[in-house]
Amino acid sequence: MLEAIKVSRARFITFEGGEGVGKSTQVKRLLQNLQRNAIEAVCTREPGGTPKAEAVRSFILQGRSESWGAEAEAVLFAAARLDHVTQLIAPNLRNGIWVLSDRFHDSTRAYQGLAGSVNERLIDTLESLALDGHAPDLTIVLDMDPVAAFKRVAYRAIEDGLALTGDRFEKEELKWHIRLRDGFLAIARDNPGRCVVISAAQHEDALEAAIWLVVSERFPELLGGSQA
Ligand code: T5A
Repeated sequence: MLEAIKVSRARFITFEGGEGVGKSTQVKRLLQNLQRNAIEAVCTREPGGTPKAEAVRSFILQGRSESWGAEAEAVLFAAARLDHVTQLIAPNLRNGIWVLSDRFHDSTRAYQGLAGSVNERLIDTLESLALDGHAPDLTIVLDMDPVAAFKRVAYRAIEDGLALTGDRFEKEELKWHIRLRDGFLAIARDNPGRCVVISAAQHEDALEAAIWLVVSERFPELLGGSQA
């Protein structure tokens, strides 16, 4: 078996998109593909990834911050992100370890900004504060019809024997989720050098292969090519 190696410049890859499009599934599959190619990598998620950020995650997703208003929620997401960046993302990248994150800053822009009511100036300010210069090298935006994605979430709940109660954001109405999808597509259009949109309405294996193609073309050092 190949031993994990550290390439000189570790990459930061984020996965974005609406509810249930398959981000968590594909983050894990990309991790395995990187490890098969002897790349040392870690998976993380937002909100969360560190003990403090996970505490913020529980607080928000249980709906306890809803009455605080959209601006305060955006600040909470940014506070969690700052801890995540300084305690987990930056140290791993410095040590040559690739970082894959299930959601990152684009989720705040899409959920709280474009689908929500928080103005762009506050989103920009929070983003520059929380990122601390650590923008992703690549963002995979998984795109699909929100109704079809919700069927996946419902099916998962049935399989797990859970009631389909939904967290803080899953409870929003359909037109909000359509706005959210448009928001992610707008972010991708505005950041063509960083974002790649891939249809999530395909079998998990086909989606995994499509993502691997994008990642290996973007970072040829993975397959022994020269680094950008
Ligand atoms: N949020 C987050 C904000 O509002 N602002 C922010 O700044 C941030 C960071 C996080 C919530 O917080 C919000 C966004 C969210 O509402 P979460 O639980 O992490 O909450 O929510 P999601 O990220 O949406 O997680 P989900 O687990 O619901 O969706 P995933 O990760 O996209 O989907 P996944 O991989 O878990 O798959 C869902 C189901 O579909 C199946 C899986 O087996 C699973 O059962 N599946 C497929 N089925 C068919 N074909 C495929 N290709 C499939 N891929 C997966």
